[in-house]
Amino acid sequence: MKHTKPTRRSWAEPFKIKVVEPLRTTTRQHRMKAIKEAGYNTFLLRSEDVYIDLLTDSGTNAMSDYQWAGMMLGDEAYAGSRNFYYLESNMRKFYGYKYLVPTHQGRGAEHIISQLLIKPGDFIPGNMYFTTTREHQERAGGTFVDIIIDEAHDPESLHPFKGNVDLQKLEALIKKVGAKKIPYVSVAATVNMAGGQPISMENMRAVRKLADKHGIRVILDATRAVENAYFIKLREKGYARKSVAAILKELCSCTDAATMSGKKDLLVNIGGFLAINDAKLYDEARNMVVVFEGLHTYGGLAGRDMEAMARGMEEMVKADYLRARIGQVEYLGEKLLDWSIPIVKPIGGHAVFLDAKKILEHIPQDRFPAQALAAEIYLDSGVRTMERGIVSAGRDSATGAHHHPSLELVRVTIPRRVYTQAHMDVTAESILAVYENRKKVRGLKMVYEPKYLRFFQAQFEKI
Ligand code: P61
Repeated sequence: MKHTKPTRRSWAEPFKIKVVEPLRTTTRQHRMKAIKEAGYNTFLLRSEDVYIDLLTDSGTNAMSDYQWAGMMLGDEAYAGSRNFYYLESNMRKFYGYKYLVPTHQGRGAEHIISQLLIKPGDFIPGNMYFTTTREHQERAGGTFVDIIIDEAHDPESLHPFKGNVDLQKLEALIKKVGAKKIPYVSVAATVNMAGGQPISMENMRAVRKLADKHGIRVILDATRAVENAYFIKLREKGYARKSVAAILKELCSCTDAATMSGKKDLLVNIGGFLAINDAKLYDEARNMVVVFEGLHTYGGLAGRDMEAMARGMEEMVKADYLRARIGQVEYLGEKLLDWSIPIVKPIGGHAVFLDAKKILEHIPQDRFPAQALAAEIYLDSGVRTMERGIVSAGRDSATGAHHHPSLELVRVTIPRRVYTQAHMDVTAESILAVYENRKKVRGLKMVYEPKYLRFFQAQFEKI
């Protein structure tokens, strides 16, 4: 092997490993049976049949010893748990909103805000759809309208802030339907379905200004806002010297409320919240949470879960953690780019997204190329990834026709603080092996389609 001198200094994980969970390897024959039984849907595999699990970064994080120690301090009172007040004060400190309503996870918060603010016939503009977010908006009678910049739909575009809102698209919608029919602008940071792409502070401020002009609220999906803040520090003029914590707070200050899945940035396995500035809206949310989640001081969570989230907030903004976190995703992405494997560029915050449309160009979108590619990677190595294309996009709620998203992707998602660089090497080599045999991969037909969020439970057969 030739050893070349490094061109830059490397990062290393800012932690050492104290507890390990053994991984299980399987034979190809075993995996063939498992994926067939799972209807070629990686969501339906048993975790014990998976080797390296890159399905999601949601709830799959490794907690620190500081967080585990906090779990022992869970105050499991039905009402007024000490851990709630600590979470509330850390939410105020790191996100800056006035009021906190805990929920069992992100979609619990999405449910409450959608039910409170959306009336049948309303329109909700957003920087690309997210599955659960749009589902709740539609259930409340609203119609989601995509107002992200065109570059976000192009895997090759190198725009540094592909999560940006296209202000002209937003203005055109306001003109067309009127501000009264737009309860809020739904802004995600970073944008999951676009490939983990950030929104810039400049764009966020401009959205705020335009929304203010028309008296429209701005609601943030803060699920991966810390990772967004890190990209702003790296890429946006004037932010290199600011701390990620300060950038995060500035980002949130441009919005009126936030929904949050704690299972990502907050380095925990379960939890979420709704954060609100408006006292009247908070009052309504606090009342509604008792119907669907639990009392307003636990929202479906144990006291210990709230403690772990509160402590996660203190760890998520640390510079060495974020450098290693984003650095690991970049490491995997760059390996694939070196081998000329088509991925979404620039490399995102939480995952590398394979361009299945390009990799399997012989399979038409109606034959589910990304679904087939994810199944093929599992078959090759036991690495589990996720479809993010036509299956995830679902059907138009009005016409019933498939949505045909321009992005047909496989998400190779990196849990936080869980896997090592060697796991990334093994993953990259498996993707390369599948890539080299891509011509042999066949498409799929859907044989079972659930009504809601079909990608979770749909089943397929090989054509
Ligand atoms: C994920 F395949 N994300 O990325 P909850 N907003 C955003 C999310 O990423 C998110 C939620 C709200 C998941 C889990 C998941 O189509 C899927 O805590 C930007 O999961 O309820 C969740 O937060 C919802 C996977 C969700 C999916 C929906 O893996």
